[in-house]
Amino acid sequence: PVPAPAGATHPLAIGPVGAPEATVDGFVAQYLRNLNFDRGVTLSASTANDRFYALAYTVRDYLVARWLEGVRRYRASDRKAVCYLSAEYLLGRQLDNNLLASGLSDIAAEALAQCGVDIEELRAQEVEPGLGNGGLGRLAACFIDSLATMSVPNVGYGIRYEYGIFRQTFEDGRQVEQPDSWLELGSPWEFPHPEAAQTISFGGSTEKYDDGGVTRSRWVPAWSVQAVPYNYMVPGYQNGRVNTLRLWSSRANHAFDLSVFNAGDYVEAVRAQTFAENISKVLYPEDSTAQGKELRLQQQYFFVAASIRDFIDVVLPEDFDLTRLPERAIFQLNDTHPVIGVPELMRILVDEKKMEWDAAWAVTQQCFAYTCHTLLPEALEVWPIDLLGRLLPRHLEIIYRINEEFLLAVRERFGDDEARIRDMSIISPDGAVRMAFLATVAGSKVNGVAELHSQLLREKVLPAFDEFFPGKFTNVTNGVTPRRFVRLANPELSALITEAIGDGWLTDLERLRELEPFADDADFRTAFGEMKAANKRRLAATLQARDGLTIADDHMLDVMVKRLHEYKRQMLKLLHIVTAYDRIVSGEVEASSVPGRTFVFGAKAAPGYDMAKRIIHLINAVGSVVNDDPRVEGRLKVLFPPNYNVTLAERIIPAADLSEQISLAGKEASGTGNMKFALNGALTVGTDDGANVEIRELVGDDNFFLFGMSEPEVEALWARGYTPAEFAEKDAGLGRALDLIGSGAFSGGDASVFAPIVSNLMNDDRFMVLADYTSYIAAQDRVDDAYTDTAAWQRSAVLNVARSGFFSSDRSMRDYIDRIWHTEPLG
Ligand code: GPU
Repeated sequence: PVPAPAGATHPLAIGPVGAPEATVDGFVAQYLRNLNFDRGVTLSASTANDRFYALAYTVRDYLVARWLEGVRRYRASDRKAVCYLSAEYLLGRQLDNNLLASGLSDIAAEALAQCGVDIEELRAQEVEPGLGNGGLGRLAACFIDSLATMSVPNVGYGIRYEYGIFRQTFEDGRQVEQPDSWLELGSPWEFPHPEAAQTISFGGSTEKYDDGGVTRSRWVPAWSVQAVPYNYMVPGYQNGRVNTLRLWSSRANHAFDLSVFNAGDYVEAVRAQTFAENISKVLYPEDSTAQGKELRLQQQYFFVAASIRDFIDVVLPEDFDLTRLPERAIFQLNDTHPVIGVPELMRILVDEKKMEWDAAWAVTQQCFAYTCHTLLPEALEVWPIDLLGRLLPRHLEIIYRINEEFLLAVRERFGDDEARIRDMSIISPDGAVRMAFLATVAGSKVNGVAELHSQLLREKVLPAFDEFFPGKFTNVTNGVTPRRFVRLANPELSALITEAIGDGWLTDLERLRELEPFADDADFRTAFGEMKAANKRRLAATLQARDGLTIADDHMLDVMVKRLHEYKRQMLKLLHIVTAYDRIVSGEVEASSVPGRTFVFGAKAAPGYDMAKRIIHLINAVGSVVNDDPRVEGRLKVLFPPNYNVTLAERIIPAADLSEQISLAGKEASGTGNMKFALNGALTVGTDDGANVEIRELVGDDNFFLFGMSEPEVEALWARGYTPAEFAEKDAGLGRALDLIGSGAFSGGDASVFAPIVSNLMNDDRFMVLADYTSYIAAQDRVDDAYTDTAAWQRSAVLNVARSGFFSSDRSMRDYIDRIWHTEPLG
């Protein structure tokens, strides 16, 4: 037990007071208490928001005691913690996740029923925190779920954006962005701690000073803001463990305010406050492209500096010997966004703690590890030295010194090979800091996110570093949490699995293998088919209520949901749809000879990405024409519900028959949607890219529709010289599809609207859409054939589930632990 404060005599004052009783009566009592005492309303006078809040608070109440106890036990131990540094966490709704984790789902349902409260209505009240763009942010959310479930000490550190990823609407088929004010009604899951705010400084200059005969450098910053921590509970799955997600919110520095107030300039003081609060105001909506804006660098430094200081000053014991920091912390860099933490830790150790440079560097190198999530050159962050030097002058000096010593070591190994030096310098020839290089030099390990990606990272992006640092590069293939993406999203499938093999799969997903024999069991397959049909009806109801869309329940559901990006090739999907449409209306194909298909898209485009927005417009335009044409009625349908997010993903993925993973080989680092679909029994049509490679190897060629060039074939075609127009000439179907789009068939005869898309494909086509078209259409023809044999399709679908257990984020976490972190669970 923790020591009681001096003077405490009451037994309850000694530790956490403990959770309410886990019974229906206990739940009801706590629920009504929360409604009355926290919301200040009676049940009969409550709003849906009050009732949702009281429910969330009640679930929270059960988790808090375990959380506090876990924090206490961790601090009493000397365990190493994983400090996951991520600019994004795409959490999704929390209510059902926390009910499931705490084992309270049934009790809560019964308790609310006894209160006459509709739990479905309350679920719908929750606004998901969209604090991420896509895969990278969702991956972070899966990882912290797995770490809690595996009892591994972890703090997730990030930014509490006031506005998350924008809310997407369509006007005349064009994307319009609305602010996502997810905090409008408050969030019941957060614990703000304004009293624990940290001061984070910026700007100014550096100076040398005499420290008892030693010349030292220090930073004299010009301005600062406050970083206020907001804690969120991250409960493990029914294991009594609750980890912490700590997100920082910026606030004006009072000292700063006050001086201006005293000068009598009230308006200026308030402006300063706005300026400070800007830092955590909004998530940058760019995905897989670097932004290069000063505010973005402010955000990065803001959260990383607050997080490192938090761990050292608050989490570790006072007077901890920082030469031993690597025994207690590993800072995992989720892509390059937190890499400014490297010079920040060096600054703390050298300038503040007065450690020798070499000793500090040794500590720093052991404390960081770096995950790279891309191969696209435009996604690799660089910061111009003038910008970085203006905002963080001392950090720039430190980066220069790191680079100097690193390049000296390179010279020692390879001689004065100036070309090599230029290629490996952390400072690029045009005067920018290459953050991926800094992360690679500083990190104890560098990992890619799927086998192919890690291989290409080593061989093509950072080969000189691989040569210089043998053993530094490794792979950890991504994973997804089976709790959210199978158990919660697909309760019907979960029940089927548990009935067949027991419930051990939820924390040991490889056990899905035990389902393999059921692929040949006709009754199981029938039940599986009923599960898919039920999920389609559930999706239909959601889309009807949400967007007024209708789906035919006898259709194959063919789904492409992911950020809109040219490399992901939504255009290739569109060319297939236009071809399928054209084949029927031209009479080439009898409508009744192919299975009915509903194509579902979900995709947000970065607001400044013109081509992506034009493609969104085209998807909607093709959808209008196809959906209104009586010649394909009942055969083809295109649905594009706006504002794809985690909540919608949880409805769409379990209903899908076909998963579209069609990026140009060598461009998608991993993909994680691909894993979610396979685990929910969709078959994949995909290229040999990212984790598709591993999915195909595991589920088997017979249960996967492979098409397109392999990465070496892509390289070879570039080397030969790629002329996209030649492909349009060779394939008549492709020529016709492009003509239809380019001639205004989907834009009321106005050819100019989509001509830029067609001309880009014909003349440039960076992502080789035209080169893969013929192979893609052939694969889709195979899909049509396969779908007509229901038993065989369902067999493949069951095998996809049974063989995808590898893609649990629990396994990813085990790999990080074994290969990178070397941490242990807190028993
Ligand atoms: N990814 Br870089 C993002 O979602 N955002 C980014 O800024 C960068 C990468 C994705 C990759 O595109 C995807 O292939 C991968 O599965 C995911 O990160 C998680 O690793």
